[in-house]
Amino acid sequence: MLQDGGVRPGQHREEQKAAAALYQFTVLEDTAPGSVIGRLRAHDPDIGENAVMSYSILDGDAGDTFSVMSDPAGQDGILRIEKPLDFESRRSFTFRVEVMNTVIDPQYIRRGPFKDITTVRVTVGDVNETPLFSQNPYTLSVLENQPPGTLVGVVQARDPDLQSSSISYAIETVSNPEELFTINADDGTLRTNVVLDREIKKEHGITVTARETDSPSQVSQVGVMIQVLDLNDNPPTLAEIYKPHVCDNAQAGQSSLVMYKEQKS
Ligand SMILES: [Ca+2]
Ligand SMILES: [Ca+2]
Ligand SMILES: [Ca+2]
Ligand SMILES: [Ca+2]
Repeated sequence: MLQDGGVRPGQHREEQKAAAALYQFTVLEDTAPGSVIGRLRAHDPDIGENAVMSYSILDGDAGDTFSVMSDPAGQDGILRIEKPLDFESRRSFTFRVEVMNTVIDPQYIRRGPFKDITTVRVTVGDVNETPLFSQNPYTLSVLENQPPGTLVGVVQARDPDLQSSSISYAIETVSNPEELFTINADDGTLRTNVVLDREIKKEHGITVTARETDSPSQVSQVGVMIQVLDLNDNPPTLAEIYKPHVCDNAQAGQSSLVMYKEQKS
């Protein structure tokens, strides 16, 4: 049966169950999936396969978010997070966990049920999270040959916390050394700062930061790829056909171009 660590052997079954009626854990919302958040202590006085336990979460929605596996080194159930948590969308989970013996001897079936159920409550703790961009990365485009100040696009980030801070945007200077682009710090609007020529460079990668104005240490970055779209601004020219000037006295293995230059000098 499930019991907590403080229950002494020999205590009455009902007391043991009551002692284990509720397990409570608190875990921060940014805890990585796969992390162990606690243990459920089961006790079975039998040994070997007669004491082997299997745990299952009985409530489906929590069953997606958490898992309980029996500890191969003992009888405990190890409670893990399986999916990211989010304090802003759900602050606690309450679910039932069933533990049962995997091997049941039909001779003793009337002593059962060979299982027990406890309730687990997981409280999700808040973390101050960095801004979240609406896309990551962004791909934007702008026509070549447009005057400085032409709109390229808008990036947007929000503080996912309840006490949501406003955001200030900037372009990382190292990613924009020639200051080809500007950003509006308040609304994330990107504009050109020069006339772009697709035939010189057809793609520009810059890094934009979003900073919480209430707590400036909360910063996120995003990559923005800006494609320069083509205009037909170059007339066609036929490739010139190269006619080698061959000298009468050219020797085998000598370049005719070299010979031509030598004759001119
Ligand atoms: Ca969150
Ligand atoms: Ca938060
Ligand atoms: Ca925040
Ligand atoms: Ca062009």
